[in-house]
Amino acid sequence: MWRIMEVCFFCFSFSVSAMQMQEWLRSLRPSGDGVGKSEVLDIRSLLPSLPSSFSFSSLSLSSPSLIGLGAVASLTVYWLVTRPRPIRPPCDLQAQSVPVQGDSCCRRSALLKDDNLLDFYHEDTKTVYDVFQRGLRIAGEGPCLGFRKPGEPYQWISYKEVAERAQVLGSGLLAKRCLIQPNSNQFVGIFAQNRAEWTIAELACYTFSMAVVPLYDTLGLEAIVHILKLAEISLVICDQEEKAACLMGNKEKGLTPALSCLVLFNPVSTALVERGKNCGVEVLHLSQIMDLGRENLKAPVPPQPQDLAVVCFTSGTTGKPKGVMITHGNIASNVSSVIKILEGFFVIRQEDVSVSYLPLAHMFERMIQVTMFCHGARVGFYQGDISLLMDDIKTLKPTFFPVVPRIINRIYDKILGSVTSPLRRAILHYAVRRKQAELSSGIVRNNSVWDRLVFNKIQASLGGNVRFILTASAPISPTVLSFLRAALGCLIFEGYGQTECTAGCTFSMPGDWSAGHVGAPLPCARVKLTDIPDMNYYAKNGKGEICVQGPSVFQGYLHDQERTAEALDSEGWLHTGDVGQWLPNGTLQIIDRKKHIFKLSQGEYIAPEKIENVYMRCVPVLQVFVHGEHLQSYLIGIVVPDPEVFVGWVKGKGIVGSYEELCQNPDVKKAVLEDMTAVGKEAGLKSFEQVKDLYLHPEMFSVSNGLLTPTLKSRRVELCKVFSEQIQRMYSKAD
Ligand SMILES: *[C@@H]1O[C@H](CO)[C@@H](O)[C@H](O)[C@H]1NC(C)=O
Ligand SMILES: *[C@@H]1O[C@H](CO)[C@@H](O)[C@H](O)[C@H]1NC(C)=O
Ligand SMILES: CC(=O)N[C@H]1CO[C@H](CO)[C@@H](O)[C@@H]1O
Repeated sequence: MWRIMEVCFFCFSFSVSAMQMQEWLRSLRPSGDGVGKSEVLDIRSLLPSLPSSFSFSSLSLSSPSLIGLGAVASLTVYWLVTRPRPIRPPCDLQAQSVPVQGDSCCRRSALLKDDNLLDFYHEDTKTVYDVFQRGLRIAGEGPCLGFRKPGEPYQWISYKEVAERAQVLGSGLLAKRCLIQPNSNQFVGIFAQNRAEWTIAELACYTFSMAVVPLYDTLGLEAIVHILKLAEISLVICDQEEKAACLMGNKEKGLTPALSCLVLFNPVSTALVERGKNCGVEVLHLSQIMDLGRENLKAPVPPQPQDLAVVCFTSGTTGKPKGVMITHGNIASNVSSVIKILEGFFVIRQEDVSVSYLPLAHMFERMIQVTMFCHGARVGFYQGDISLLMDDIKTLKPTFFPVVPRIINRIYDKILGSVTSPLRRAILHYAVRRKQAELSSGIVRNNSVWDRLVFNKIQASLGGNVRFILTASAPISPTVLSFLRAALGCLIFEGYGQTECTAGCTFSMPGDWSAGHVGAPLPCARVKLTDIPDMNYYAKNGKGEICVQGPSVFQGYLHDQERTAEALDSEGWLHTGDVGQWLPNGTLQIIDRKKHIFKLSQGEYIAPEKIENVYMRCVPVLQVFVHGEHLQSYLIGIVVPDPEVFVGWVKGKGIVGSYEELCQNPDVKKAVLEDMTAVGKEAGLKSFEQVKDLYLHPEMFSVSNGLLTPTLKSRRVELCKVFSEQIQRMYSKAD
């Protein structure tokens, strides 16, 4: 059936125009151009099934053989002239990393000349302040930060103006009496959503060597109090009055004695100002502090590479948040590595635009912005409402699109969900496979016939200008990644890392568009694997805990020697807790997580997160928590069905009902369990790794109900507690 449809479509496209003809010829061409070992085209298997009358009859030629030959010849010439060139990879894709000093467990980027790691790319960009100055030299009066009001076009603030405002704001902060000093022991809190003022405030701090401590809602009140106390923060810059009021509440309770000044981007009510007077907190509007800055303008006091730039608080799955200390040098080395990898094949230009919607409180988004500034490019902020993001994107037309797998999975689901008829679905899949064939010979483009016929709407929904997508922060499914590489026709890179190594430690190599690994070490990092005997991973077999060393590795956790010692060993290796494997071509694959491992009663080790990642691929599953106990012989699961597709999916099985009703229905549970087991089996889960019973829960695990960490990882201990009753019931039933 499939083959027939494929052939039909093939004939159809063949008869349409010379454009398609060109496409067809390309698919016959021996692939490669010296890149990789490609050869993926399934055309040979297709040919025998073509009808013999196929040859050009649809072009209705009078003397078929002769003119047909002429047509082929001229089309071949046309194709030879216009065919796309594959990207020349910067190194041999079969050897993307090389051993350091002959130790094959410890590897570094193949892009480096020797074992010395990359600290910076441009001699004049060793700090974030320098990076912005470089952008300023390139762009000057050119646009830097963009924002928009609902339904309006973007407005832009120029580089020059951003730099001026940052200097004025910084001078204003220094004019306050609340102990603000121009050095990197001085922490300034920023508690706001992404917006232009956020970036200006950050730059204001860097202009005077002060360090930034981002705060964000999902940390929770208790954690925010802990952070303000630990970092002895006296001044916090907020966006809304609510946030300021919440901080003031803590001060009134005597929880954060050092807090003495709040600066707001939004208008300030006199009530709040009065309330502040009673508890010793001065409340100011941004314009007031800017006025103060203009009256007391100071010359910049630029930071040094070894100075702290930001203390990024991350909350683990347990315990108080940890303040990751990141220097200007850490950031510069990360950005430089990206530039180094892309050099000679992808140049960021002044016209490039990135869309800022991932929280600036995390390093990922911050690194993207710094990379843009380094080239005098632009950053446009979303309106602050994720439901308007697509509209913002259509207006902004970004060329850079940073994503996390959550977002990219949504895009993937939307595309598949919008194609309902079997024929259109067949065409889509056929087109994807044709594009994937091109990809594996190194060609990335958005102007093939498939793009015109099939993918143009999808590309237009992202503004139509996207050149570069970077996904990071969580593992992405290889299926989704290679589908979108084909459908979006732009470069999609995957980065792996964590806040502790300034967000990055490995990165896809340009030209390697295969999925299922996280690329090779960045030029700023050495990566080695170390034994985990408990889990039967040994470095000599190319598997083990991923450890990172180099200029992007953080300086430790703020005022927390104990946990610093757990993460950073005496030689400066960061122990990530992730388990990796070296692939033969020098790329790294993440295979497991060191923590969260338990034994079932029959002695098998279980790594629940790995299993959850597999089950996440099931259509009806939005979230899943896999649980097991050492006294029990099998696993069970708590599943939150995906509200957007669940009802429809169940209807396909002949059962109807509301979302809540369906969650209660034992037949539905059985169907979901069967689906999960099938997906698990396909992904190679062993029988004891499959859940044997389920509970369908109609409410999402979220940060606000305490079941997820702010980085959206499951809080396993909490989940056990909340679902203890269901868990017990599932275990008692089977006995
Ligand atoms: C195709 O890619 C080019 C550059 O790579 C970009 O300028 C253009 O806007 C893209 N078109 C679409 C439809 O994405
Ligand atoms: C690198 O190796 C992995 C696993 O063997 C494979 O999937 C991938 O295609 C390889 N990359 C290239 C460019 O050959
Ligand atoms: C070169 C480098 O370090 N790149 C990393 C910088 O940070 C981004 C986002 O945090 C990572 O995804 C990159 O891998």
